[in-house]
Amino acid sequence: MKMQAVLVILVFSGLVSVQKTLAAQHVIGGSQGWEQSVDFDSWSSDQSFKVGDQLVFKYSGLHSVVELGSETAYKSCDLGTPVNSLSSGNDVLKLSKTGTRYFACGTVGHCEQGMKIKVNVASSDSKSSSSPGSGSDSGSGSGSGSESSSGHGLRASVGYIFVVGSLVIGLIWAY
Ligand SMILES: [Cu+2]
Repeated sequence: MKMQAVLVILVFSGLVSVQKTLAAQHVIGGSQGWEQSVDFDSWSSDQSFKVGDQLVFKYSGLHSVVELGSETAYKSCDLGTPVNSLSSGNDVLKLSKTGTRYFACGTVGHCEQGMKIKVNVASSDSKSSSSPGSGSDSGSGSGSGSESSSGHGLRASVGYIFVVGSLVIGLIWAY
């Protein structure tokens, strides 16, 4: 009976690991959030954004989030024709498709001071690392945004292998 319990736990942990590889939540600016003091270029260079992931903007009332429609508007901090505006202070955005998205703070002067971020959304097939907390993937050349090969299937199958492996280990233990 005890072995069966172990087996169940192993299988569930395997399933959880599969889920984790499929979507990630990116808190913009990490622990500091959406604030002027953060170097967003540097922060985002360590991130790998994929379709299905979420962006979370956390900030005080001094700031807001304006989504810009073009690289030109982003570069020149032209907030005149925003695609979207957010101001709740805890805004969650789902990345529903591939491409580049541009965000800036709507407060006068903040964008010019560097409070803006460009997010390159790769297909969820991308094999680069997805979560800010996964140090194990770093150093493998990920994050360039250029990978378009089919890694999603690979990631998922790694998870399934883990599940099957757990089962096998559980069975070995049981007998
Ligand atoms: Cu601001």
